[in-house]
Amino acid sequence: MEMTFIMVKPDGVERGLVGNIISRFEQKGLKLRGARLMRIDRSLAEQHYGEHRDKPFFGELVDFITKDVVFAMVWEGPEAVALARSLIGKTNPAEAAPGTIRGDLACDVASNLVHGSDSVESAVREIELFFGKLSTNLAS
Ligand code: DAT
Ligand code: MG
Repeated sequence: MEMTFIMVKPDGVERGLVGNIISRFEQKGLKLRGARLMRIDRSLAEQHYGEHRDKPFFGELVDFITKDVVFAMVWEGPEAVALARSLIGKTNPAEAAPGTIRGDLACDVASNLVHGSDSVESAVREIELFFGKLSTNLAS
């Protein structure tokens, strides 16, 4: 079994799409293992998005993700990382297929509603960043 880190970004919480997004993961058959409504500070945002530090949109990305609360989750299932990425859709909502979260519900790359880990290694890192040690903070 694999776990992945999923986060509804401030635009998704603000638009009241948390339930819609959770439903899609539940309907797919993934299992919810942890969830937190939280405000991200700049330090956590910069660590989470560290791979993008040198990109021109980095400042805007950190401003965006810290502007209001997010809903952070851990989902589990066989190939959970890849399954979740396929449910989320491509980064740019203009390229995301209809039927995906971004394809159905978003229209701007900066406010694309949801984050999903891009590899098993990223998932382990991100889950620890947001939930601490797996064994003590997640449902088994
Ligand atoms: P993803 O969220 O699909 O893993 P990513 O890791 O490449 O995409 O980028 C992280 C986030 O940064 C993305 O969800 C939205 C923002 N972003 C990416 N490319 C951007 C761009 N060209 N302009 C503005 N924001 C961008
Ligand atoms: Mg990414």
